[in-house]
Amino acid sequence: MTTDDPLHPHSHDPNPEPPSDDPTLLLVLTDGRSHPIPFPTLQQLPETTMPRCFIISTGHGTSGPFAFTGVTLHDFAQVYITGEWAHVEVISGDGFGCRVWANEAKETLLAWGIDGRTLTRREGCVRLIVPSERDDALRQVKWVSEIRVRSPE
Ligand SMILES: Nc1nc2c(c(=O)[nH]1)N[C@H]1C(S)=C(S)[C@@H](COP(=O)(O)O)O[C@H]1N2
Ligand SMILES: [Mo]
Repeated sequence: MTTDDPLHPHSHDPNPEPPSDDPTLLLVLTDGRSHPIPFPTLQQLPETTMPRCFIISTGHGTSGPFAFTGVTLHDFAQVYITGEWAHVEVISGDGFGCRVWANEAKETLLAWGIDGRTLTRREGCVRLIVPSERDDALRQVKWVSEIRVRSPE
């Protein structure tokens, strides 16, 4: 099924083409205010490396293991989000996306590095890495462009 809702994306039809060259993230807080986060700023946040990650891609096989480096969603939230939050919507420039719940934040990475070097834009920079995902890379969102914070109902 195809819809225009990035949180219900086309299933398993991986897009190889970056939607733009710009890796800036836009953080949208629960009060509607938004903050652009330039790529160098993201790289200065507390760093975590998750070794032995695989991208199990539909159609073109499994790649990895990779060691992805970036900031965990937990550490990112410590810096940028005040107050309680329930989940974030992680949206890419090509209209893909998923939700990540607060209890997954320590195990979720906003990745800007791979195997000791910077991820290329073509490789998905900035890429969401959810190692627990088992649905053929549906949550391994490339080219994250927006993070929308949602508070508990
Ligand atoms: N932005 C974006 N991220 C995406 C996709 C996409 O189409 N757009 N496809 C997903 C799916 S279904 C797959 S299988 C993988 C493919 O990842 P790869 O290009 O690194 O192999 O990316 C995931 N992340
Ligand atoms: Mo996929």
